[in-house]
Amino acid sequence: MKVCALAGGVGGAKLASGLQDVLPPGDLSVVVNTADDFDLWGLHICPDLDTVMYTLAGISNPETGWGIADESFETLNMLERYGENIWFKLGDRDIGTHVLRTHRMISGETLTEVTAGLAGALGVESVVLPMSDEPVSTVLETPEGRLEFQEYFVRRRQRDEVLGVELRGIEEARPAEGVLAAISGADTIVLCPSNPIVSIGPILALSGMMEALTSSSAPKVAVSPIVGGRALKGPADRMLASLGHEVSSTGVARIYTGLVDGMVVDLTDERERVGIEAIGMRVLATESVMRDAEDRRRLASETLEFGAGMVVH
Ligand code: FO1
Repeated sequence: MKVCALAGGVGGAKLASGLQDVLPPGDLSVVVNTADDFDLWGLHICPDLDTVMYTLAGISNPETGWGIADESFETLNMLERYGENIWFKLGDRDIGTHVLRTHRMISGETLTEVTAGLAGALGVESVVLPMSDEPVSTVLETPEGRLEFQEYFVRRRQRDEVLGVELRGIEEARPAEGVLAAISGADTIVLCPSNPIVSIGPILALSGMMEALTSSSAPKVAVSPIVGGRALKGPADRMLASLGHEVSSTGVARIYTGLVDGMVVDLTDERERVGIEAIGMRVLATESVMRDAEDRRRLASETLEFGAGMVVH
């Protein structure tokens, strides 16, 4: 059964690894947000892509969810000795990924080709796809002015109120070739529990993406990243609020109106069922917090069963 998952960083990567575990090898494609990519010291860094790739390879850092397990930071320490500000924690092994990615892209490979090469070398059995081969960058409007995404997220630790989101380059960017094929060939499409505005939002905003998704007859299921009115990780809750959305699974469902057939919400939010059904979506309420690999597999199986049991009109 072919499954196409749309994902951002840590939450998306966790569900993707559950999906990979319960599906036959090769049946999962993950389309990953690249609008938080940026360049640092001449290296091209793709945080969400790497988070998904490392998680699917089983080498991600279990404490942070991003980066590689058992990392060392000698390169970063050396950069600090030279007087550089080391606000973005690049580990020594992780830097190997960025060096090779940058080199291969300068040599003419697309991001899609580079990612396939890296993921393959790490033994990842799923297809990991950047949403686009063209650059898109998220710029946030805040009371302090416009901030690049990683400036907001890592350097300033998400302390600024987000008043607007600009996706620079989105009009010119097209979905990468493999992305549209993964969507049209999927039996089920899963929107992972990632930030609906800055992780899933950029993927959906690519030209032709909504058409590709809505013209697929596969059931489309979204797993809510909001549990009990709070984001499990990251600033999604505050961002939803400051941008005028309800901070709940219902609020997320409203953003996905006309696209998604079913929402998976946490048992805590069972009472939101009626409101979400009124939007025209089916609801599965289950334990949605993924604490370990077993949780990821169970949520993945339940999400796929939920999709399979859905009648798409
Ligand atoms: N997130 C942090 O909060 N602090 C970091 O220093 C940091 C470094 C980092 C290095 C490589 C990588 O692939 C991801 C990294 N992240 C870090 C995570 C990342 O910036 C965010 O989780 C995403 O951009 C949001 O999805």
